[in-house]
Amino acid sequence: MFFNKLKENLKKTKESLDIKMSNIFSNKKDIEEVIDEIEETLILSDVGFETSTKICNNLRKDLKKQLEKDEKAIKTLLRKEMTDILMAEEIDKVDSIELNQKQVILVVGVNGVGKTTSIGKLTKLYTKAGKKVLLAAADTFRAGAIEQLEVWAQRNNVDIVTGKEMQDPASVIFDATKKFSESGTYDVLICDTAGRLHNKKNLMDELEKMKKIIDKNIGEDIHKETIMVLDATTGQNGAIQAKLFTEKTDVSGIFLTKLDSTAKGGVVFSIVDELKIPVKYIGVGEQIDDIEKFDAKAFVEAII
Ligand SMILES: Nc1nc2c(ncn2[C@@H]2O[C@H](COP(=O)(O)OP(=O)(O)O)[C@@H](O)[C@H]2O)c(=O)[nH]1
Ligand SMILES: [Mg+2]
Repeated sequence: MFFNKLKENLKKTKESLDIKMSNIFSNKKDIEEVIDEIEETLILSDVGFETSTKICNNLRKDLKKQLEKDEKAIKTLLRKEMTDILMAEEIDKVDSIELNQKQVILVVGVNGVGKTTSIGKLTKLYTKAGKKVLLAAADTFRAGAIEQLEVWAQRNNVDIVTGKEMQDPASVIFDATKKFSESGTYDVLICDTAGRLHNKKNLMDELEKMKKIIDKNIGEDIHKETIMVLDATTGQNGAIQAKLFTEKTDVSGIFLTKLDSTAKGGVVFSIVDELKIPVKYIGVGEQIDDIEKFDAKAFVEAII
């Protein structure tokens, strides 16, 4: 059931990858040629050059040790190598949502990637797990951004700290962290942020300031995370954008959005392989329940 839903959501990526793969196998060629074509297919499906090469080099090694070299055997090994890439960056042993500890989550990423929507979805997951969530609307730069988060707060029936439009976003984080620690009744604080990319330096400085305030106002006993939201439809460009954030901020996990509307889902592999950050969640639609905890094995099996 869950698995079929994931397959359906990743249909575009599956079509792009799986059909091309089937074509490779349908024209009988020698094994080297097959692997070369697999490599090419992976690159064309946004897996990225380096990561595709790595997967195929490993595949060659695997095949040397193995007698059967038919389509089924090759595909099984390919799936294993692709899963290994995704599992190389281990997600915390205990899922954040199940974590029996208070936590503060800073959500970062450029404009339009889906930060606010993803916060709405995460709030539902945490609420469903019995946690009391507080939201902070620290994207004060974009008209309507505060109201947008307010709508998600209402949908989830949770409290929210807001400021005025154009107010210093760090002051919203200040108020929210104060409320979180003074009230003592909240389990999770999720902070929305602005993502203006036309001014990289300012954006990074702002994020740094927010992190400092969180560290100052929130005790060490509280679990802290920075989730970077990336838009899968931007493929390799998004992966490059992401580097910018990881250079300056300590990103603990990735929320990859819009996998329902792209054939570029292959980008997951290069993101994990090159950024060395685990993907924690994926977004598969615009609605509140269109979220999945990332499962490397299920993901690979849904696309190939
Ligand atoms: N198809 C699809 N659309 C999404 C997903 N996540 C967000 N969106 C849409 O992307 C657009 C930008 O989202 P928003 O949350 O405002 O992005 P933000 O600027 O980063 O806060 C909105 O139209 C969302 O509905 C997703 O997983 N799938
Ligand atoms: Mg937003």
